[in-house]
Amino acid sequence: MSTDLSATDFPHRRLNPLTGDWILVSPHRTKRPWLGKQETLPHANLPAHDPKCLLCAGNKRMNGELNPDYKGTFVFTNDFSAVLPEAGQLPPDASPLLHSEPVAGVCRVICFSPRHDLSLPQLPVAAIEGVVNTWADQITDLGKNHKWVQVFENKGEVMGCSNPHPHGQVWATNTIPNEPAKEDRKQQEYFAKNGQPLLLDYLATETKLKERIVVENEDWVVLVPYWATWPYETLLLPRRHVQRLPDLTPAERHSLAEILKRHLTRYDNLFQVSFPYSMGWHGAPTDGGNHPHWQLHAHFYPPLLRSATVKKFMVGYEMMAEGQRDLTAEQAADKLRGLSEKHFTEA
Ligand code: H2U
Ligand code: ZN
Repeated sequence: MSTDLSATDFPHRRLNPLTGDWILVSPHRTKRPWLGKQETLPHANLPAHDPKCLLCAGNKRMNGELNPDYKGTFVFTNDFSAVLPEAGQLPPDASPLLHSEPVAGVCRVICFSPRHDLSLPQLPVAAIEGVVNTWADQITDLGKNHKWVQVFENKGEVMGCSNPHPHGQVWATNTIPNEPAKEDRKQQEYFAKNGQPLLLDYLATETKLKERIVVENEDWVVLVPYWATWPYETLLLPRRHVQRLPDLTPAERHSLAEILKRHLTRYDNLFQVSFPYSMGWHGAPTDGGNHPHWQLHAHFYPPLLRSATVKKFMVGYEMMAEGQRDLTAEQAADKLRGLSEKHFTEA
């Protein structure tokens, strides 16, 4: 069964089964002129090592500590952690409408490589595999005494990233945050009803239709989800039922590094710019429970819409009503699929 092509011509809403949210799709609007804000381009020609960078090897961080002369990945406790290992004592709620709860946790920064100038897709596959192993090790380590370990990367100034040195973060908490809590509920509901993980059924549908797949290999698939909200949003997921990143075999970690390189190279090639995004991993909570309804996946939320300098703003209707997009998920997937896997800086 193929999607009704006329759906790309008129406004409609699509349901995100992972969160229960709807997204308004307005494909007839893509031709509207743009007189709004233009973003500045990220700096090209960065040095391999920047003596002023807080994350480069051998340099001093803001808290006065010296970074070691690291060769692969380097993980340190965030000097400005959003959560702290000891939960404070809160006063009792003054009213049921003024409710709070304590939160304890750990925030760490992960430098992907000593190279200040190379983002993930520009690193060799072996170095990306080192990043994958670091992500998995962090989840194993922090998952021992935290319910949720959020691995993420904020890339690019437009996403509020403070430093061009390629890095990600990990925040672990003794609470399950909003987004994974929604996904947990929806996957659980689906599993109870259908006896199958939601995302595995979804993947089977997408691999049959082939309308939204961007890139795939023996273990992994990258697609633009049917319910994508950000213009070039993608979902990366393993073909096999995997609950958490540390459960991946060495071969799956290697093929993950390979698909990340291919996928992120396409992203950079789209507008010939180091492509900004927020990405993050979602897997089963590390609360000691068995969660057969969970399927590991990564979300990529890039803000760019029509060029390296025109960003999609999630404001107005999106803030007050629901997410909205002009370009359809199928158009975005077509565009990404057609791009070269040779990085534009090497061309
Ligand atoms: P971004 O990925 O949002 O740019 O964040 C980088 C993190 O690095 C940020 O959370 C931390 C900041 O607190 N950091 C340090 O811990 N020490 C430093 O010396 C620089 C930045
Ligand atoms: Zn640096």
